[in-house]
Amino acid sequence: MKKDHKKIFLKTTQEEHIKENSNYLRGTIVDDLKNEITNGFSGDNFSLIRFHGMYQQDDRDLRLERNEQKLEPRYAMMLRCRLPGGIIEAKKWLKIDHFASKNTLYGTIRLTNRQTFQFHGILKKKLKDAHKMLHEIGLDSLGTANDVNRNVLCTSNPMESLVHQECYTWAQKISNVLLPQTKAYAEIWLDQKKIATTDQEPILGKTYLPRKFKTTVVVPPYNDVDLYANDMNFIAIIKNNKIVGFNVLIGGGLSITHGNKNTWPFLAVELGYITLEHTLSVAKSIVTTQRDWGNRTDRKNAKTRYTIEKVGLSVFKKEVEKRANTTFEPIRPYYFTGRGDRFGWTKNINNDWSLTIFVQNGRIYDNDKQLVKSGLLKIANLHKGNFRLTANQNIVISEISDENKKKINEIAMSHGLIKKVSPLRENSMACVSFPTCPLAMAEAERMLSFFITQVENIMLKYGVEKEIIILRISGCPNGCGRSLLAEIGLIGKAIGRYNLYIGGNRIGSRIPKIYKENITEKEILTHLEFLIKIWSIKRKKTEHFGDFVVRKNIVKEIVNPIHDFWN
Ligand code: SRM
Ligand code: SF4
Repeated sequence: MKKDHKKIFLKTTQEEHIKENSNYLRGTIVDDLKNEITNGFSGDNFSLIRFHGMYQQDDRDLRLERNEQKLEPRYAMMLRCRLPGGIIEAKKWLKIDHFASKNTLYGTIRLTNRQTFQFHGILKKKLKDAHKMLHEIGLDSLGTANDVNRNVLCTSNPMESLVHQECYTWAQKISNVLLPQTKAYAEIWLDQKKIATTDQEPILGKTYLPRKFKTTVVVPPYNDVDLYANDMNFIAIIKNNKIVGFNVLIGGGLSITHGNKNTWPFLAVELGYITLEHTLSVAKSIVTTQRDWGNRTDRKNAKTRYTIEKVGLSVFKKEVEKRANTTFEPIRPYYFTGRGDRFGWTKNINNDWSLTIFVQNGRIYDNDKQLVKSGLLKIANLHKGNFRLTANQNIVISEISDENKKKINEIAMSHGLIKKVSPLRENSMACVSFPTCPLAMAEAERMLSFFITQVENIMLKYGVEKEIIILRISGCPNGCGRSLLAEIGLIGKAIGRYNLYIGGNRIGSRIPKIYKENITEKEILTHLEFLIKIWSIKRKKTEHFGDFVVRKNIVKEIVNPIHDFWN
């Protein structure tokens, strides 16, 4: 062990006290719900509702105006559903759509890049209705935020092979086994009676995890879940069309703080291979090791990657082996070919169909070009299969029968859901940012479409418009848009200003390096024009943009992010 970590755990953070004193996440949320004077939650409850899948936000476009009028900020909640693997029966979508239309300030649904959906703008008095609606359709939002294992990702399009189906089942099992056990959620939001037995959290513990924790189950060669950004990853190893075990990778994460060199992005590293029967015990052991060894004195250094750096990978691994009562075998060979979704119609192994629809920014709403919301609603009305949300903020309509294919195609066409867009746009991503995200420093979702159009024009000018470049925007260095795994990544610094990172690779296993700091959109476009021009002229045949800028030494390759990211 590199350092005696026990000595470091002296003064725990405020968040730790909140968890400790919360009576297993209850706090006084019930009292706040009765308080009609404010639309917000008070004290510890502001943080505790996150464990139940909600964030208190206010509309930042209205902040100044309301402040001037001496009004409370326009408080409303964002609610994030739990949907391991991203699969939801189409008929359930009807209720989700209805709730968004009738009970939220914005009337939209937002697909996230972790295979689920969010409602923005639910007033406090409507929150119980939201949870009851979810419960009616067999869903919940427990543990989709704060210091727990978050929504578990699984490679999309599981109907392509039986292996995908198996992986989806594993994603659900892992999600269930790591879920908070407290009955607080059911008591507060579903009015279920308090049971006399005392709560217990055998895996997460009374103070839950030191920080958020993210998990994926992956079917190579598709890395559509961006596994390297996650704390714990299970890569399926397949023999004779069946999963025989998983390669386990741990410690990924992308967020940084501008200028704080004690924070760095990190790619998940290999622990070893396990056979199937050890999956759940290894998952639990990784989580409990991070629970016990993670930093509870500084939330900026509390994620698994910092724990591994502190104690050393081999020590972490030994501890997991001890707790899981197994030994990791050497990693089995695996490789990845890409991260994007496969748009349009595909035929599945059991002869039914899937239609993957591109949803710009994952925002489900109608505008004058596309009627995504009403189109999906019409499809949900007649479709007997599922909707599958992808980790690229898109949607797959799956298990479509031959009989329904024509009807669904007609709806999709007439609502603009099947539209030819550039490969650049298809692979682009932005986080939510303004107006709802309290941490936003610059626009992301609202500027992506226009920005992509400008880059499309540049690519057209230099004859590379048919190429893919993975371009992503995040409104702040938390990096929710996974900009630090993009070939071109923008990270917000201030309104209208961004850091420009370049040099990630296509499969998402290289972190890009800063190229220019704190520049305007106009300046970014000037730099991109220069870079895209020389790439179009000097690239090797089929050389990707990210690989080119690294080979040409335009930016230094990041090999070890801990050292190379800031230097
Ligand atoms: Fe995120 C916080 C939105 C994926 C790193 N993220 C937030 C909050 C909740 C702001 C807040 O704390 O008040 C944002 C809400 C905005 C809004 O109005 O909806 C927010 N994050 C999102 C989503 C919706 C972005 C999207 O456009 O899809 C994604 C929801 C995923 C989900 O369904 O669970 C989302 N966030 C990510 C990712 C990407 C990923 O997980 O693949 C990351 C980077 C990977 C990582 O974790 O390192 C990410 N979000 C963060 C962080 C930095 C965490 C850290 O380790 O320091 C924060 C801030 C925090 O936790 O303190 C954050
Ligand atoms: Fe908000 Fe920052 Fe995440 Fe964007 S990256 S959603 S601005 S926290």
